[in-house]
Amino acid sequence: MFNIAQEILKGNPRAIAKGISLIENKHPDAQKILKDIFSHTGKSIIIGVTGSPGSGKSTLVDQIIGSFKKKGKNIGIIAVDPSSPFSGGAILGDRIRMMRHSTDSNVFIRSMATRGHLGGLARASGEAISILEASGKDVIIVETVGVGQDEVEVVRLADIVLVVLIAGVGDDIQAFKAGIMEIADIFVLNKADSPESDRTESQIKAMLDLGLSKEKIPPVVKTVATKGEGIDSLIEEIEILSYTQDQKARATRKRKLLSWILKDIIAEKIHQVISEHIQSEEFESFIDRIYKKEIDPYTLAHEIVDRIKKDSDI
Ligand SMILES: Nc1nc2c(ncn2[C@@H]2O[C@H](COP(=O)(O)OP(=O)(O)O)[C@@H](O)[C@H]2O)c(=O)[nH]1
Ligand SMILES: [Mg+2]
Repeated sequence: MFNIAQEILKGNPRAIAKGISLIENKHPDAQKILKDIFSHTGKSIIIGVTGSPGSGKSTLVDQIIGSFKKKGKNIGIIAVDPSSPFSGGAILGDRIRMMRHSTDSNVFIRSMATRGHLGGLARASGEAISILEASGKDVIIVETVGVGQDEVEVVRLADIVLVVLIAGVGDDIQAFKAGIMEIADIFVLNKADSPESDRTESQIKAMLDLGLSKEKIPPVVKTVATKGEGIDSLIEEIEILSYTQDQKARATRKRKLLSWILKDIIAEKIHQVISEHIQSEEFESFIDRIYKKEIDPYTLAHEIVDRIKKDSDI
């Protein structure tokens, strides 16, 4: 039989795709696969690329793929898109833009959509990253729109975060608000073919000097993604960072995320236990009792938890 975990470890793209689908669908098999591959994770460089829609992230990612490919690297890409009714086109656009690489066996590209509760996307993306790591990708790029909290969390999964801005910072106030600026390791000022880009560059640098960011002021790299200009400098900055990055800071970032993923898994398990113990009919009878004011929800919740604890040895 086709063993998905084993095939993922061999780098089989079909198995990688299958594994990520199981994660997206919260299929019970996903957990077993993740368990089996866990010891093979943690070796790749993860690059997060975020910024407003239309800032050129996908075009840039396409260029970054090209550069790493030339260096003989194996690459995985996850394009995370909020599942707004408008984003269907965006996902398709990303796929088309990066399509020239997608037939390449060293490049795996996958889109993932937002779903569920806050944090759900970060966990699903984190698990998808684990699969790509286990499959032997040297570099994993996660492209995400930097709009909501969920997307910010996703980008925290990365070792190196690129924040893509474009000339006319005004448009990017959103990014400031979402706290994206604080997590940038490198600022990419894309669309540098715009006459406004020099002014924007000075504005960004002035703002960074004002101490909006951490001790080490992140570099600002100007690019014209459509023409591949500035990509070499960008790759250079990425490589410098990946060698010199403060391992402690990196570990802190990862640990925070792991604790959060673990809590999410525990909460899910507890939910599972609860729904195994309380059928929906009984649940409705609880609601009846509260509705009739026979009992308050706090006392009842306490009683339910006590009963589940007794029944299930937890
Ligand atoms: N003039 C110019 N256009 C660009 C540049 N980079 C990307 N674009 C264009 O901007 C549009 C949005 O790019 P896309 O990569 O889809 O942005 P994303 O939404 O951030 O992924 C596309 O039409 C690109 O061709 C650039 O450096 N200069
Ligand atoms: Mg895009």
